[in-house]
Amino acid sequence: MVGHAFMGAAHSHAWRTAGHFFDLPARPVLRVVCGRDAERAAAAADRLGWESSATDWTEVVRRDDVDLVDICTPGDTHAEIAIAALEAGKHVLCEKPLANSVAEAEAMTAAAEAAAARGVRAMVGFTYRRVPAVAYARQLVAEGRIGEVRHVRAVYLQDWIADPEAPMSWRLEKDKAGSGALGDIGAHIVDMAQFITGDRLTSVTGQLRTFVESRPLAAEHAGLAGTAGSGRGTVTVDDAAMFLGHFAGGAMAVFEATRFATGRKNAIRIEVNGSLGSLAFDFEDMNVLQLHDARDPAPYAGFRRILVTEPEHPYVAAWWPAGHGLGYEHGFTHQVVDLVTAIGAGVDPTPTFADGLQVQRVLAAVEESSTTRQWQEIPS
Ligand code: SOE
Repeated sequence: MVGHAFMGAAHSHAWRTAGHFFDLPARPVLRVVCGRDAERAAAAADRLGWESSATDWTEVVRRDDVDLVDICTPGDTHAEIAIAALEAGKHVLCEKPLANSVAEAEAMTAAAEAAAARGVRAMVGFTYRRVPAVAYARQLVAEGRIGEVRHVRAVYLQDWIADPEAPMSWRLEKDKAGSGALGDIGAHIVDMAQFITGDRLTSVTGQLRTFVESRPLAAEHAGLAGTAGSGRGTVTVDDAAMFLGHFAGGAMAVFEATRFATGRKNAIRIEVNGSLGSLAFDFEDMNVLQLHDARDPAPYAGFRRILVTEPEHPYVAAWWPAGHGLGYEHGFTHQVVDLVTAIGAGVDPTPTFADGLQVQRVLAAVEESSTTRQWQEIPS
């Protein structure tokens, strides 16, 4: 694994846990974690359960005792590491968004497709697909439960930099992160909307806004929080993004991604309205999926609150008795399960790098439209 901050911790937990609850075709061994600073990487290895640590990822991705490389670094390094690892014959799991630009995502997709011909697999980490209620929503749409999809309404709301004195972090620098709320959390709702509907966005128009352009430099970081040090830095990404979209199948979509929704910590809300009913999901109540069946007689029609904690629901049977519920970390564990299962079966895991590239094109089109104020087509 390259990188060992917030995402590195979530991925490590998943690698440690997956084989204890699911039957996997291979047993993950946490061989080596890589970071720029030797002391911090060693401490991370110890804390997160890795056998060893290293500082040079170019050596790590070529090691004979490494079969898979998990990339948990900021976006500016994804392309370089993923392409080197794939060329060295290692399977790759890469955090979202796939890259910082469409050009990088295209190069990564080309490398993944060449590697797939040699039996080497690549997957991008859109982990919220693996929340049981989200996977179940997709299943219900695919079964035709809500009929023809007409509306998708998706928001991702956080507030961790709403305080103008919250310090800088790599997520606020375009060179490192590619974009702000748009790529960091907007990418998730684009993927979720396309995953749940089984459809593809074909055009978008949107706007981006940066509310706070100068912030204290950080002395230290822990997760998303940081303590302010001396000096100030410039925010070079968007704080918030809003956009409209059209789906190939005819549905209309509205998206909002912001880090300024005071009081909202990690609220991901998606509602899908179809000709026969609607589905609604809210990550703040992540074990629940709301389903409305438009065929129910009016006097008792309404949204029914389905607890997605039954053994019949996606992923749930491997965990606790019915009703006991799952959390944020389980999506990452399911991601490892799906990846290792696909590798064992000799098939491409999803979302593929090509799926990640398509999301990247949506992000680029939103960014472009915020300047041109025009609708932008998304090439397929
Ligand atoms: C920060 O906004 C962040 O950590 C994202 O980068 C993750 O993808 C999301 O799961 C939680 O929030």
